[in-house]
Formats: sequence, C-alpha cells, structure tokens
Amino acid sequence: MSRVESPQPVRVLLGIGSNLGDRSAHLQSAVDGLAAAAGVTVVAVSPVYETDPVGGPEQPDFANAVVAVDTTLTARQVLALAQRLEAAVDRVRIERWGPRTLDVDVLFYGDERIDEPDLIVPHPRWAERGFVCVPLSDLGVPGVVRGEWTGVRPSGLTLVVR
Ligand code: GSY
Repeated sequence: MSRVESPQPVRVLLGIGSNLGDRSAHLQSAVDGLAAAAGVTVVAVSPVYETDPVGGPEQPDFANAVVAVDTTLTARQVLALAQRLEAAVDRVRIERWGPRTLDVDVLFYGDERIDEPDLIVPHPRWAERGFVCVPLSDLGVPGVVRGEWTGVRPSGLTLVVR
C-alpha cells in the first residue's frame, strides 16, 4: 500500500515590526494572516515592544514583536507569505531601511541554514538587534540570551491569536 507522508511541521520564528500608521493594527494583521494561512499554526506571540529605530534615516519608533509558528510550508513559501502579509497592509518601500507599515522577517526556519540572494536564515543580524532578542527570549527560544538592551521598552500593546 502506498502512503502519502505529510511533512513534519517546522518551528519558524518571525519578527514583525511597524513604524507607520496604526502600528498595533498592522502587527495584529500579520498575526491574523499567519493564523489564517493554510499549513500554519500560530504557537506563541511575544509581548510588543516600543523600540528605537536601528539604522536608516531619522524615523518614528517601531512597535516590534516575534511570532512562533509551526508550519508545513517550505522556507520559500514562508517568505512568500511574509511578503503577502506586508503587501496586505499596503506596504510601500519609500526608502530602503526607512519607515514601513509592516515588516515581516523570517528569523529562523527550524535549525536550517539557507543562504540565497533573497532568503538568508537564520536572519544574519538577529543577534545584534534588541528588538529581536528581547521578544525571542520572552518566547523561551533556546540559545537566546535576553541581554541588556537600550531602546527596547514594553509598549503596553497586546496581540491576540484568534
Ligand atoms: O528589520 C526590520 C525593520 N527594522 C527595524 C525594526 O523592526 N525595529 C527597529 N527598532 N529598527 C528597525 N530597523 C529596521 S530596518
């Protein structure tokens, strides 16, 4: 008898950030879009932090969080989903590193290492960024040390999984 194996779900960590418009609504739309996607289960959402912008021109503070999902999607499909979530809130790239309605970064795809022009995981700068390390440590991600970061403050915003 032949059997169709369904792929084992992979734990994926996504960084989400917004510093234009209704930041809370944009982050929530990312969580909603992930929860609604076929082959994706949202496992946990970190608290939201108010964070000083890292790099780029002078721009408003960000709201940042990290979302953990289990997924049967490939890394490239997760990237495509992330890009659709950004487009869904009318993300416009006015300026590289500049303000944006929503940024969805693939931080980790299980323990896989991928090095392609448009997809590098683990994300090459995750460990240098307090706005990533602090929420990752909230989720208890193994190997992540919370550290002492300036420019990362509790925001009082809450995201829900519905
Ligand atoms: O890489 C994500 C976009 N981004 C951010 C961000 O999300 N938060 C903060 N605080 N600074 C940032 N600089 C860039 S680029």
